[in-house]
Amino acid sequence: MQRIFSGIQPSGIPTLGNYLGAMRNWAALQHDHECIYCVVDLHAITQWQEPADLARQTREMAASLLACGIDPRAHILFNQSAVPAHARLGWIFYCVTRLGWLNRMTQFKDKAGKDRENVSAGLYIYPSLMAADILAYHATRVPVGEDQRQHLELANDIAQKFNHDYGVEFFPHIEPLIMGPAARVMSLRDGTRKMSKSDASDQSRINLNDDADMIAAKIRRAKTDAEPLPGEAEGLEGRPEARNLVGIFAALTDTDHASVLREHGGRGFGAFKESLTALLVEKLAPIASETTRWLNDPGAIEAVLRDGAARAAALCDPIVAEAERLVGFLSVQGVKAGRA
Ligand code: AQP
Repeated sequence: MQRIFSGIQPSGIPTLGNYLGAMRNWAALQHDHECIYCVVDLHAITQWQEPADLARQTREMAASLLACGIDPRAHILFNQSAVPAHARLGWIFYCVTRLGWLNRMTQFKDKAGKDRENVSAGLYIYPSLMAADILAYHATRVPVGEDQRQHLELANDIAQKFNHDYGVEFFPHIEPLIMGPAARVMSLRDGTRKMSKSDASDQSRINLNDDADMIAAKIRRAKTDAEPLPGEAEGLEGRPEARNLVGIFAALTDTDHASVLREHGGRGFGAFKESLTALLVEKLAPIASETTRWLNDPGAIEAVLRDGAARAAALCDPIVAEAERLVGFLSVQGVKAGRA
């Protein structure tokens, strides 16, 4: 069975983008893969997180994942900071990664914007930690949204350079799993920008805990153009907002752009948006209520994460210890805090 690893930042309420690009696929892949899913709190602090909020957001993200169908008994769900091997391998990978590679990362350019000198070093280097997250488990399949493709190419460059520099075939090749017609869900306010949980405008996204009225209002206000929907997928060319809404509809009905347009082509956006709202409410309401059920029992969420972290550490500790041995670190057994 192929081993899967993927992570999500507890940097806010997950969006429809996170759900269609990642979370939903994570749940589906559990049937025929060994899955390790991680709430990546180390990544979250690459951008400012209120300390008073981060622990709660971590619990909330875990609750959302459980509500989306992640099975923590058959698979593993944990938070990244609970397994120190990620940071240990991360450091080795920071030293393998070349600055030129990081300079090409488009997500850094998008997130840093014009304020490049003022963002954290963590934001710049985080793709190397992401490589460590995956390769610490020798995972070979990584289900992500389209925005992460470049980071996975970088992870393969890092693995290859490590293997080359140390003369080994230790880290495997990683395959991205980028699935479905909504692998890149765009902002509801601007069809050229990714929908993001940390976007300043709440109107730009559907949050997984939005109620029916909020979903209806956001979809009603979603930016569109003046033309009716085309009859064929080619007609979406140059119409990013229309493409986005059709892609969301297709993903939620497990179809594709062409079949949505066969049914809805020629309609105006008013009618289409009403159908889309009904579909979103039908699909998201059960997730919101299941999330609330988990959040009413924070102890149960923490028990899941504790158990997941212990099982994750059992898998990755020997792999990371071997990487450290290959690098040449002296391993002094049996160290305890305090004077020996
Ligand atoms: N708009 C999106 N469409 C499809 N997939 C998406 N993902 C994120 N946004 C979209 C996928 O969700 C997974 C978890 O992402 P993340 O939270 O770790 O980081 P991110 O990609 O930076 O997501 P956000 O929502 O934009 O977070 P913030 O605002 O905190 O930076 C990944 O698989 C990602 O591809």
